[in-house]
Amino acid sequence: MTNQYQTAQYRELDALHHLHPFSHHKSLREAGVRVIVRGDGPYIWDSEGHRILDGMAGLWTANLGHSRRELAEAAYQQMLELPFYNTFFKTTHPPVVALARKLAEIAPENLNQVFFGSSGSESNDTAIRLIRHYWALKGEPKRKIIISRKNAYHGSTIAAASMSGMAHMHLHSYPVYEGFRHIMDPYWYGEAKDGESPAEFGLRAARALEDEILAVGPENVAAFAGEPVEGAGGVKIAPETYWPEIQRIVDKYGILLLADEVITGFGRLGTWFGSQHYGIRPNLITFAKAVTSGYLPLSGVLVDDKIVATILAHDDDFHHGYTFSGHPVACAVALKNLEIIEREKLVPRVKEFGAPALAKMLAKFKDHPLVGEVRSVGLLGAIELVADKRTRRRFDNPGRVGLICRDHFFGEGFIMRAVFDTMVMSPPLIWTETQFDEAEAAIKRALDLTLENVAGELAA
Ligand code: PXG
Repeated sequence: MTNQYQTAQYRELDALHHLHPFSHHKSLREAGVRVIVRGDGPYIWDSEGHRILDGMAGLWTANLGHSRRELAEAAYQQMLELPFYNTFFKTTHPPVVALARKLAEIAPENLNQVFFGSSGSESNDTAIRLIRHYWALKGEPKRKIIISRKNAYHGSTIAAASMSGMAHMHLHSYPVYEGFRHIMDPYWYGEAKDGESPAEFGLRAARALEDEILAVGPENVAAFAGEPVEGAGGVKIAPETYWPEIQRIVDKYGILLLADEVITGFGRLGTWFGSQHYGIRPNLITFAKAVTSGYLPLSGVLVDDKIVATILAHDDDFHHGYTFSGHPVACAVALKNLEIIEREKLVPRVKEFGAPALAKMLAKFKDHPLVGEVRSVGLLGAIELVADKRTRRRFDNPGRVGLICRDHFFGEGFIMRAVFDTMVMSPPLIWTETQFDEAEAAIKRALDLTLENVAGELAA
């Protein structure tokens, strides 16, 4: 590939004109950005020619890996046929119909209708509005409160950020929207009491939902929202007891369950949706990212038949929609993406090969002096770095050691993301033994180099 500019020029122009998402802009400009110019399968390349193994699938997204020709061709053909038309005024088009049908086929059986958007944040905004609209139509307009969890990430629009449980985001958009409450997240390693087993802790964390429902009054609660596995919050995997108890509580109080599957959708846990892995019955599933493997932006909400029936039973509009709801090219790419995932049997492959391979690889690091816990489910994994393995004491200034480690990963030609001092990964579904071996070697070297940097801070 020929570059119009050299790396240094890209960096300079980027610093002059480009405001990056979720960044410390001052230090970003001082350090300079990495310029990524190409991707192929499990690898990406930077402008200086380094090949990098992409342990994050872009950003929890490129489930098929990079630069699949068939996806590009699907986009090209659709652009020639019908590049854009809206779905607002009594119109539809073939790709959106076919995709909605396909999604209904792979989703849990009560979810048969889809409302489309372009980002996960948008889909969560849509879900929030649908949930409140539903209860208003049912004659229970007081049911407005949506309970979610601390450290949840549901997006960056103000509504999705309000539903998210990230305190630093709430500070930026203060005051955040009313009507959201946040309970503890099911993070056994960080939150369990001395001697509390994962099973006991899972029940306690789930019962925080019942406590909150009772505290705010069950008649005011509309829904519970959660990611089947908390992703950006640090790949926090709930103990086995958690989701069944959440489902029991949701059923007991008759509130809606929103599963945010923006990360867990489309095979990541070895099922089409994470809800199917955990055996929960959501009334709404929000999805984005891997529905197209990230080749084009597309998102949506899968909606329970009972919600749709309520909407249909009333003489009322749902005043909501996006120009790009059901964009034809994005839908055509999504259809092709799902077709390839199915053809290559990648969803069962995660269960049979990817998940055990990841768990086995991570387990090799659990005795490393820096590592407090390794955990994984499906193709989501985490390595938690601590200053004291025995007491689980964290390093001072959370995030500092995570960044040191992330830089060493980069140096080793491997990408993992740092969530404070937890290193997380979400590889594409296509990894073979070769990529797991490469990742293992890179992690080993990067952890050892990080250890050299922080050895003086470790507990004796
Ligand atoms: N829900 C979940 C569970 C997500 O992970 C969103 C909603 C919002 O999606 P959009 O498409 O609006 O970004 C996400 C997005 C990170 C990181 O640093 C994670 C996300 C986005 C950006 C960065 O891990 N997840």
